[in-house]
Formats: sequence, C-alpha cells, structure tokens
Amino acid sequence: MIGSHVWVEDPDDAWLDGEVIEINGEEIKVKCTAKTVVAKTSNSYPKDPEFPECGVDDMTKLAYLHEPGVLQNLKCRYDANEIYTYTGGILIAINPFKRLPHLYDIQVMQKYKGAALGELSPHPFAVADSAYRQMINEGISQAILVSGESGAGKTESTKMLMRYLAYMGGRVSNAEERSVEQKVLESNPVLEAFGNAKTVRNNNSSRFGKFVEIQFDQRGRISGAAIRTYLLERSRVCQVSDPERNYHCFYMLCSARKEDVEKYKLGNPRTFHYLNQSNCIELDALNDSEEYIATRRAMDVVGISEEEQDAIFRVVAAILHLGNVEFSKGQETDASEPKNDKSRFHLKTAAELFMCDEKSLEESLCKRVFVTRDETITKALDPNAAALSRDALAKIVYSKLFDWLVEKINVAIGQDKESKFLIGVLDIYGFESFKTNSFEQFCINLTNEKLQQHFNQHVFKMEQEEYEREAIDWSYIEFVDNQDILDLIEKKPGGIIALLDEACMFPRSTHETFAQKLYQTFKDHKRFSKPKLSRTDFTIYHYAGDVTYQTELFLDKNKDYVVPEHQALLAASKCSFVSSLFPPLPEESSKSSKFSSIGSGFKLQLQSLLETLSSTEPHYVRCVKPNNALKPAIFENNNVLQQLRCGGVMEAIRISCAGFPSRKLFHEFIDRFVILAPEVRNKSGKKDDIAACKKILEKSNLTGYQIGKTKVFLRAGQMAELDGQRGEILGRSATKIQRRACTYM
Ligand code: AOV
Ligand code: MG
Repeated sequence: MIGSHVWVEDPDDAWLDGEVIEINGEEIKVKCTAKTVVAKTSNSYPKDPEFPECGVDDMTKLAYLHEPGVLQNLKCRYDANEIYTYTGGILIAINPFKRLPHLYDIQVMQKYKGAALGELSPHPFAVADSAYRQMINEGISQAILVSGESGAGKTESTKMLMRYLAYMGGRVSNAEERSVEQKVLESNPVLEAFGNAKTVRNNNSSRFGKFVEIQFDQRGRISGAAIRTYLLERSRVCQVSDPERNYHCFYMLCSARKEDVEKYKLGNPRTFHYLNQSNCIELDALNDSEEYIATRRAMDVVGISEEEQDAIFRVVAAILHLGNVEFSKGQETDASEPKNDKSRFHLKTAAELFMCDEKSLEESLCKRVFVTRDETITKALDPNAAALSRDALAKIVYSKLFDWLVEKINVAIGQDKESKFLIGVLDIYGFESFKTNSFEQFCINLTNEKLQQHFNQHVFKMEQEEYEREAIDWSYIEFVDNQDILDLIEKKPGGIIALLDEACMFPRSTHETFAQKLYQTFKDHKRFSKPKLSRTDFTIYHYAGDVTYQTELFLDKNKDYVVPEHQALLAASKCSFVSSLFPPLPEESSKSSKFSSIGSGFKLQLQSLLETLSSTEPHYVRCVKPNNALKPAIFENNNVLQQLRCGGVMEAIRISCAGFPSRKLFHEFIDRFVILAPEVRNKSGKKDDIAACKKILEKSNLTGYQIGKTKVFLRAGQMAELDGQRGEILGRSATKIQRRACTYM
C-alpha cells in the first residue's frame, strides 16, 4: 500500500526502512532516508509502526518477527548501551568494545540473586543465576556454553559468569587461606598470560579452549573446580606474523622489574627473534609491566610458589634466548654450528637458564641420533634443520609449561570428588577463517562444528521431539544439520583426520600426497572442494562459512612427538622444575617410533567434552562482534546478521515464536493458575486435569495454545499474560511477577 512503511534489502546495510511511494506489480519504490530503492515486494517486510523506542529485551516479544526487525532491535539496544538481549532462553551479547563497569558491580549481582530470568534486564548474571538455581532445585548439573567468533566477547562473558557463580557459591573464608572461588577466578589472569595473544581479530585472543567445571556441595557452596584446556596453539611460540604478537608472558617478562630483567639477561623485546618477526610489540590498552606484577600476584593466589614462579619465568626467558641462536654451516659437510658470538652467547644463556649442559644443548639442536637394529648413527643437521630443531624444542617446552600450569592450578584449587552438582562454563576459540588457515584453524573449526551440532540438537531436535511426543500440531521448522561436515572430518575410517593419521604413519607421505588423497576421496562430497588454482589446498564448507586450508604443515603439526635428544637433555636439567616437565617416558614408547596423533587426540577430547555436556542442562550465550575494527559504537548490519545466521540464532528465534515456548505439566499448570477458575478445584484424574486446564485457558481468553498428552503448551507471551491475570487477582502488582514469556527453549 502506498504510504506504508517497509524494510527493503540493501547490499550495504542489509536492510533499509522507508515509505512506499509507488507500486508497479511485483515491484515497489521505497523512499528511504538516504536514497530511493526499487525492490521486489517479496523481498520486503512490513515495519512495526509501534516499535518501542528502546526495543524489546526478548526477541520473542517482537510484534513483527523478521530479520530486519531482529536487527533493528539489537541495533537500537546497542546504541543505548543495552548490549544483552534474550532470544527465549538464549542470551545474545554484543561486544561493546568499551568498559561498562556499572553493568557488573557487586550491587548488580545482588539484584540478580534469585530474580527470575526475564524479570530484570538480560544479563550473564541472570543466566548464571538461573543455572545455579536449577542445579539446586532440580539437582541437575548445568553447563553454560559461550560461543561466537574470535573477538566477540566469549572470554569476557565467561569471566562475568564465573564471578557470579563465585559470588553465589562463595563461603566466608578466613584471611589466611585463599578460598576455592578466589583461586578459580585468579586462574584466569594466569592462564591468559600464557595462553592469550594479540591476533588480527582480537587483542586478547585465547589460543586455547577452556572448560571450567565448578563443583558444589549439598548446600550449594563451591567445593572444588577442575579446569580442562584444549589444544594450545604451539606454533605461535616461534612464528608470529605481523601485526600479531606472541603470548603475553614474553612481553611481560621483558618489561618486568629491573632485577628480573637482569637476572634473565633480557631487555628490549625487539632484540628477540621470536618477538621481532612482527612489528607489533606494545599494545595500547595493555601495560606489560603492570601485567607482569598482576600475573605474579595471581600466581600467588592460585598457589604457585615463589620458587616455581622463578622457574617458570626462567623457562620463558630461556625460550627467548633459544630463539636467538642462529646456525651456519659447520666444518663437516651438512653440519651446522652456532653462527657467531651472539648466537653462542644466547645458546650459553639458554643452557644456563634451563640449567642444562651447554654442549649437550648444542648437540641436541645440531645432531640427530638414529638407532637401527645393529648400530647407532649420529647424523649432523644442516643449518635449516638445526633451526627447525631449535623451534621444535621451544614449542615443546612451552606447551609442557602450559600444561604444568593447568595441572598445578587444578591441584591447588582441589577437586571435590563427592560433588554431585556441577556447573561447567565453556569458553572455546571461535570460528576462524584467515588468509592462510592451517591445522590449528582446522581443529578450532571442528570444535565449533561440534558445538553447533550440540546447539542444533538441543534447541531444535529436542523441541520438535517434545511436540511429537505430546502429539500436538506442529509444522516442522527446517534447520541446517551439519552432521555431514562432521563425518567429512571425523569419520573413522575415511574422514580427513583418519587420512591425515595415515599419511603421518607412512614415511614417504608428503603434504602433496595427502592432498591428492583428499581430492580423490572427497571429490563428490558436497562439503568439500579443491580450489581451482591450488595443488595442495582444500576447502570445507563450514556451517559458518567456507574456509580454505593450506596443507603444508598439516603432517608436521599432527605429530605429537618429542625429539628424544630434547627429552634427554631437559630430563637431565639440574632444575627440578625443568626436569619435571620431562618425566622419563615409558620404555616402550621411547624406543618405538609409533606416532601419536594430535588430531585424533583432540577428537577424543572433544568427544569426552560433548559427553559431559550431554549430561547437563545447557544454557547458551551467543557473543556477537559488531565490527571488525574492534571499536565502540559501530554496528555493522551485515556483519551482525551473518553471525546471527551462522550461530543458528535466527532459527532459534523463529522456532521459539512459531512454536510454544512455554509449557507446564497439567497439575503444575492447575496449581499455578487455578485461581483464574476456582470452580475447577477438587477434581482429580487425567481427564479432569485436561478439562480443568481447558477451563482455565478459556476463562483467560487466550487462543492458539495447545493441550498435549501431559502438558499445556503456550504461545510466546501467554505465560506472562496468565501471570499478569493471576497477579491481579492476588492483588500483587502485576509487574512484580511478570515473567519472561519463554521459560523453555
Ligand atoms: P573472545 O574470547 O570471544 O575471542 P574476548 O572476550 O577476548 O573475545 O573479547 C575481546 C575484547 O572485547 C576484550 O578484550 C574487551 O576489550 C572487549 N570486550 C568483550 N566483552 C566485553 C564487555 N562485556 N565489556 C567490555 N569490553 C568487552 V577469541 O578468545 O579471539 O575467539 O580465540
Ligand atoms: Mg577468548
């Protein structure tokens, strides 16, 4: 109709709103603020004339539910610093890229304590509170799954969730001893110092996945916690591309207090090869020397002793010195030796810091020993191979150091083996697609596929199954199932990981033969393709977009292997901390060269994570990154929309509103709302229950609800309506008990 207000699609801004000024059959001309657009009627949506100025806090309350409406809602809330919005039971969090301290202080926590989800503005505290109360009331373990792309705010949201749980489950501790929850909270800065780095996507990107399981006793007090970590990115230790950084701890140590810098013979980070491959050394918002102090303080809290801290930073310094050892051709053919005095100095310093023999360190870098059936052959490595050996040593030491920290923190916090109640919080690396994508991205994206499937299954399948079980009318909502991608990657035998393991076991395989094998095997797979101009890359059509992987380092990175010379060297260190990182290998595995696969190991870890998750009641927080500039107040429509689509949020909204987001068992329903039709009281039996429910609903003038076999199913908003009516009768203020429309998703 001419004069009506509509949304039309726009390539730049996704959706524009304007007034219809002309209609020509299937086409309409729409006058928007900046331009006039001609669009197909089928590509336009009506605009809500009474759209509330500040939007609605739950998408299911939108009067007109469509993509532009959802986007408009998020945008106008974001502009008003309302960064959180519900979609039924899912919390959408849009990264503000600026501090909003008033949102998270202790008074806010107090307010959320015990408030029903939806009673107060959407907030991670509300999600944590609801998980906590469900755990206490129903005795079911809970999980809060935080997802979103890199830089979307997962880690920050996770910290809020953990702070709230610590607040709820904390106990008054004596000043002497640190409480469990203090240790849990302080484990964050420690792990971030060693496991986070600046990437192009995020100045504080987690380069490992983390599942924190908080254990509670019968009384709902925190009694222990376990931190599980997943696959730290090792390559970053020796390879940093501009404008990214290595792990934070290296820079911290370089700007530590003077005596530490001198003790470890450090100085300007630009003088170290592992740091100066990138031009980015300092970060605007990060003061490395303050961070150093904060990290050491956090280490105190989690129970890492002064000596251990010294040893840890000594190893970090040793890695930096190791990276500065360059090699040149040695006297024998194909041999290598430290290039010059400078390299010798760094080699000597690294050996001192590792507390191992300098000569042995040099040999472990420049030579390899091969054991055949009859003899032992020592082979010299050329300068290139020696540099690779050096990097391999740096990586293995760093990753063992990280694992040690996690283990230490777990021991220090302590486990409550008796605990029956758990709340797990998952903060795992978001979907990644870079210019070059290697094995790390492959594993990260596999993780995201698995979690996406969990989300799909939970939200969609469970919902539909419930409707089927209850035999109510329901037209299916389609959703994209990603099982085919998971099969492509994980299937055994025949999936990509299985083929990679095979390639790693055949000495003559190269990344070229591996790629050929992939092309052959998956030439007809609809989620796989070979890019036209490449001989060794492959593309996977992930749920969140296409990613092309470069196979060059896949074989290498999949091998979980410690060079025996490196193992022997550090196991013999005079520093008990260093030698403890390299405990003697069992006889068997040190001899046989049987390879252990990182990919398969990771797959098993994920499997076990998903098993844990499936025994919990899940809650979801979907983080969204409003722009790629990492700046406040910029809301890029297309960018946000893409993330909402990829994360299944659009479908979740649809299903929630199209379906019946609220439901109650007959007797529960009657108990709660009998006051609306008191005459139905005092009857029992299933038939009577149904009749009673019908009567109550009739009297409340609602339509569109359904009566299943055991439950009443209500449309979005109807529970709130009933509660309002009940409140009026009870004479309480209706707003006090107005609840979120969707109590179940
Ligand atoms: P991520 O965990 O999702 O990325 P982060 O949680 O590290 O992302 O968030 C990235 C940055 O955004 C943070 O360092 C903050 O500067 C800012 N930020 C996020 N959430 C908030 C908030 N609620 N309030 C203020 N600032 C925020 V990655 O770890 O890269 O996938 O692997
Ligand atoms: Mg993170």
